[in-house]
Amino acid sequence: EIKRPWWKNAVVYQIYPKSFQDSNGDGIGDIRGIISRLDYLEELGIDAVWISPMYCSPQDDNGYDISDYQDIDPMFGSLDDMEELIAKAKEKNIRIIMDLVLNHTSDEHRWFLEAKKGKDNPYHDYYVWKDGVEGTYPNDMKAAFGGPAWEWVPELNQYYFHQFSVKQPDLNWENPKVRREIYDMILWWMEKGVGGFRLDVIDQIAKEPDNGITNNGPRLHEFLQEMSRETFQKGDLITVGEAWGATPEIAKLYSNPDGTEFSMVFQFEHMVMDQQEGKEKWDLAPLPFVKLKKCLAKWQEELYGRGWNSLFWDNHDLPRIVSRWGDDGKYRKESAKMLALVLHGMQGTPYVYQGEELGMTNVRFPDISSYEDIETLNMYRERLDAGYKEDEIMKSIYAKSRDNARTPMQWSGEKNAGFTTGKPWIRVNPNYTDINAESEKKDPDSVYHFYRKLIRMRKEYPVFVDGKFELLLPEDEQVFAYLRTDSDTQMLVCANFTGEPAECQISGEWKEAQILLHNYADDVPECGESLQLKPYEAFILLKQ
Ligand code: TEU
Ligand code: CA
Repeated sequence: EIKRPWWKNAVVYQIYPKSFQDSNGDGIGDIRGIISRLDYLEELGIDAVWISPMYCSPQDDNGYDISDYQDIDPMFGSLDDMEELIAKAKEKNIRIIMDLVLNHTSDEHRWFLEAKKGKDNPYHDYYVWKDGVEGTYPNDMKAAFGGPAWEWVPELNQYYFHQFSVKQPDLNWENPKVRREIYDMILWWMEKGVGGFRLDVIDQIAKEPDNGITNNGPRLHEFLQEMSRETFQKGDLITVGEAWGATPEIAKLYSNPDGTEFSMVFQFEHMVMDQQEGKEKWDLAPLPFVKLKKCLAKWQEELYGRGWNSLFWDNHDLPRIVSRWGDDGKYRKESAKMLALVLHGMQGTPYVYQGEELGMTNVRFPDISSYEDIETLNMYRERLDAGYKEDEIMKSIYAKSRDNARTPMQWSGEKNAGFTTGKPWIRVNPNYTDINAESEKKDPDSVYHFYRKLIRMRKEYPVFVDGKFELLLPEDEQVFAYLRTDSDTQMLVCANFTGEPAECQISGEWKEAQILLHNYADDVPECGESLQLKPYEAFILLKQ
């Protein structure tokens, strides 16, 4: 028996708390709402829940701007609620993963309020400052949510550095006092019994604005190893580092099997392909399917035995996968299942983003006034000023806005999808009457039950966790097929990624294999001759 860390065959569920379940009718999801849905999560079969930030926050970026790391925002509940959630989840063997935002705080954090008081204030060096002349930025670095990365503070005659919004000043990791404060805060949460941490934009903490460096700064892995030694290694945690700038080489450091940094990396190389080369995500381009397969295969091969990856199509920053690369109309169910099957068949720890297991789709609000996301709103204004046409901008928003993932969880066909009895903070996707948890649970053939099966299988067949990956038919423009092989089992995953019938060649050796999972009700086509796949048809075969 191979001894492996528990998180290697775990499945993680991500909750965006503002949109998951409201318990008190104020239109905002909260901790008591999550507690009330623990049975649902248990039935789905997941092992851990990553919850986006619920700390005190002015909510400029929905909680990714933290003003107190050691308290819960009243909007979400209290510390007592949080402790109850941790305890009740534990009874169901579900671990709670907190979202740590360590690159920046809110400008309303006590440290920043002090830091602004004077250059000799003990907290001044907690942030990144640069002397300057108003209007003449220290350099031309830009913030992720638009505008310059520098903000002028007249009282100090200085700029502070912010990689995200003006209300998210960057912390200065060069300062050992900052690092110590952070480690103590992490240890405090560990004592409360949290099961792990997701580390927001962790590749950006070791920035060097003087040298134009944002991610992968020279001291990054030194800081991470120190943090891991001082905190994570003192517990049995799952830790996952969000790293947009990771290559497989860098990912091997983050997820080094020696455990000196994190359990795994959460990287996006496969999620940024449907945009124009060298431009922004808003500049839409069709998905280069062959390139996608090769990218996923590269990560599978390079990390095999040397690191550990997260498997995901969705999160709170990404559009809904069934709308993005599947078909959210005629083949919604088939394509949602196909995408799940392709993803969960690979090596790594799968993440299911709330509503993905229902096949929830993107949303199209009539105009910009219904959108809430700071990134979307800033882009809209910038592009209007730059002369883009309104309908062109809305087209990008419909395809890529983060609000696609942030509409309320669709629990039932009742008013507001059963999310709240009040007025939801963001509009509900009108398709909740068709797509909701209640009806999905009743239908044995639903997307929801397909996810349940996939999650169960990972626990039953070790080949999902340990098997070596081999991409088949790499140049095929429609079919995604691969093998997973360990000492006594072989698994074949085969999927038509398109809405057209597809033909492919799979060897006759698979004729007698067991069908583990199939997204159409009828038999799997015969292997050994040329195989005819229906639109979005996908299956897993097993030989033992
Ligand atoms: O996201 C990091 C990040 O780089 C995103 O801002 C990304 O550029 C954008 O979402 C693409 O559309 C993390 C969090 O996941 C995100 O929600 C936060 O807004 C961001 O960090 C700042 O904390
Ligand atoms: Ca509430």
